[in-house]
Amino acid sequence: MRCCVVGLGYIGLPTAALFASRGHDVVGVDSNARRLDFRHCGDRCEPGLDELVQEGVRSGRLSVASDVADADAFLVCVGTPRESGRPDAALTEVVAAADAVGRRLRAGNLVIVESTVPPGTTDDVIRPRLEAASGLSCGRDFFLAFCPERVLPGNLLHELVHNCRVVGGVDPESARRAAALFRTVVEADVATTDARTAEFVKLMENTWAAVNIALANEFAGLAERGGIDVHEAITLAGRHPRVSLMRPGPGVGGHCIPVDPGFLVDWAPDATPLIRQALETNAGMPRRVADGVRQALDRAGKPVAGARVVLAGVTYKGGVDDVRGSPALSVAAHLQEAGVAITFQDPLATHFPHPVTRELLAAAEGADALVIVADHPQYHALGLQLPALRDRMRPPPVLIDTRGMVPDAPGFLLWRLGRGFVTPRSRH
Ligand code: SAJ
Repeated sequence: MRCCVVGLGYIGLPTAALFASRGHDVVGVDSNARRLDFRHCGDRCEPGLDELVQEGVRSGRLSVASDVADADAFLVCVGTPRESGRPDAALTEVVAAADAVGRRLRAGNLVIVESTVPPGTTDDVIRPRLEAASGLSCGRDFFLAFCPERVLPGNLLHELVHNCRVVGGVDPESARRAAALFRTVVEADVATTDARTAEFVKLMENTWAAVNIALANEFAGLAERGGIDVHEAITLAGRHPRVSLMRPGPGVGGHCIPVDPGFLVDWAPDATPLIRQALETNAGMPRRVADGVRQALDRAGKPVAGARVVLAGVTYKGGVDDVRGSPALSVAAHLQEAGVAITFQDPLATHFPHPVTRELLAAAEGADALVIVADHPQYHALGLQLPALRDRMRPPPVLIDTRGMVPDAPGFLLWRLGRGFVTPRSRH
């Protein structure tokens, strides 16, 4: 099938490459010229993506264009960056994409929307725009479905193929056609429903994560008060056959989990108190980390103003290079207000707005405190590096662990989120 993927971002590019690898003729479209140059896709640290894209180009099945091209199926994968208080602003790119696709629509075409949108958008906003721009009638002349992505950055290509998909048609024939297309690339169940339900399902998934991370963050505060290790407690609670808790952390970053629940809050402000509270709790985590750093510096007898603190891991989570919504930026802002000098360290980060030191040992030279923010796999062996870090840091060295990665740090003053100060006496 000839497919046109509109938006070559985190979802659009892998989707385009995957469809090409399964024998479809794919043209990728983006208004950002840099994204049309596939030499830059190696910048995105997504395992296997660069290879899949290059293979698509070599096979002649993957190409790019700056404008929407004729196709049998159009997949809209543009961003919907939500801004609080401006619910409509998020749809600017989706609406522009719908207009551009509408101008190319021919009888028999299929349009699939993958961008995350508030419930009702496909039916009430996208469908009328496609009809107006094309002069065609949805359900009779062309078909329209909302099919959310649910892939995890860092494991994206595997999940694109192996995750179950939800396909929501504006009518049953649209759902049937969209599901048939996905079945050519997905090796998992493809469930069909209506578009409104599929839009709601997508938002429920990320809202479930946001609320459960907020609960874990609240448990972390309680554990600190009680001198309990929250990570040990979470692991033990997880041995209940029906309990599966999320983990606390320095803040919820990325472009999905802190953002998508806000679509539900905007949609029904009077009916979402729990979701609002969860977003607030998560947004308060960088301040809690900064407070932990200040307390630890105090306890070490080091003045906060003028202290040098290394924030290790500036991406929004471990194992990715993406810095969007990075908790490290907010932690830094709180500490800088108190006069702290920050060094950012990260082995993977790209496009961070401040200089980043790659090597942990180099960043630690002369530092008063080291804060583990993102849980990069490179920090899993931190225990082995502790003596070398201690030698480089200004005594007494302070270590702040926001991810439960360092159970014990001899020679350091250790503060853990969800535990508090760890003294040799307090360990089992
Ligand atoms: N985090 C915690 N505690 C946890 C899990 C995550 O603090 O127990 C933090 C992470 O450190 C990170 C943020 O939450 O800052 C989000 O990370 P993530 O790995 O949970 O999720 P994303 O944003 O990379 O991808 C999510 C996924 N959604 C769910 O797991 C419900 C993914 O499947 C979606 O496709 C993606 O959002 C999306 O695009 O919507």
